[in-house]
Amino acid sequence: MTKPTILTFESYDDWDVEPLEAAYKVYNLPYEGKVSDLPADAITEVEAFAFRGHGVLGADIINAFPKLGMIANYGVGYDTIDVDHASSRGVRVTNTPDVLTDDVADLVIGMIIAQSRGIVGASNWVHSGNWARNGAFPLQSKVSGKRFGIVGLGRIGRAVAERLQPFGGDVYYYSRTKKDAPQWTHCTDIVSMAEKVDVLVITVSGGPETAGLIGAETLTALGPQGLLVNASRGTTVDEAALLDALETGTIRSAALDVYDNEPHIDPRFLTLDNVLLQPHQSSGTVETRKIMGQLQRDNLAAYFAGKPLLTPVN
Ligand code: 8YV
Repeated sequence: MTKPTILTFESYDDWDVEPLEAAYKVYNLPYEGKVSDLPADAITEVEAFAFRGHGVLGADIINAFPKLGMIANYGVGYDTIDVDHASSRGVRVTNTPDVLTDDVADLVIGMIIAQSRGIVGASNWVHSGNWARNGAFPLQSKVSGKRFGIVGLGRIGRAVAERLQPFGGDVYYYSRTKKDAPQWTHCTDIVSMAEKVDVLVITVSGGPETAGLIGAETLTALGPQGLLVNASRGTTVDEAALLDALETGTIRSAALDVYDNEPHIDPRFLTLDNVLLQPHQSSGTVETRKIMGQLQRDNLAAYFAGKPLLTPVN
């Protein structure tokens, strides 16, 4: 039996490449590669995308492949995929929810502690000989007992809130509708929530609805002792306002895993010592990435077998 043809985007680990190549004829579009550079056969044969990364997957790419029927995304967020256009062409879209929730929430907690306690700077203090030369590291900010605000109480926001509970502080959350979460305080206004909290964590999905959700007013409300943590998408924060706030001390610090222009982030970030910078790695553990790859393949297999998709988006 001839294998169906798929197009993979960017690069996959060997543990993904081998099973993909065993089941499919695979073409690859490398990072920042162009569809026009693919062989003509790829254009006519490809029936599904194994999409990966954060590049824009718009109508032009979807339309370029006449047999395309399925986009299996390697990731929970699909803000760069034009799902409406895919739907209009009858192209199914899947993602990888749930399997990465723990990792993202774990990294958020790590970033909160790291940034509040200055762990990276403290390590550098020892490495550089400053401890022996200049004495004790400057005092930092306590985590336990703090007030935490979470923007978006979806799967990841909830997992973050659960992990914060043992710290003994108050947990507030912002979402359009009140969730079944009586242990945490629901807020309908981000600015007034930011006024109440010490740490503001963004976990809301990306896309046009949440673009620029956190702007200058919210950062001013968070205040000069405040910490902003972003593990959602760069688009959810007005990045120019955030840079200004970090440079002028409007907020104390930030911890970021996501940015507007990844991986070519605004160079202003690189000179600031009050921001912890992570390379969009919140789901980046061997264990989780293997499960994400498996779920992506399970969705592809279900599509080609004509069975219900496991984690459909549309
Ligand atoms: C990426 C993510 O998928 O799941 C998401 O939405 O942002 C990440 O897990 C991962 O970086 C692979 O591109």
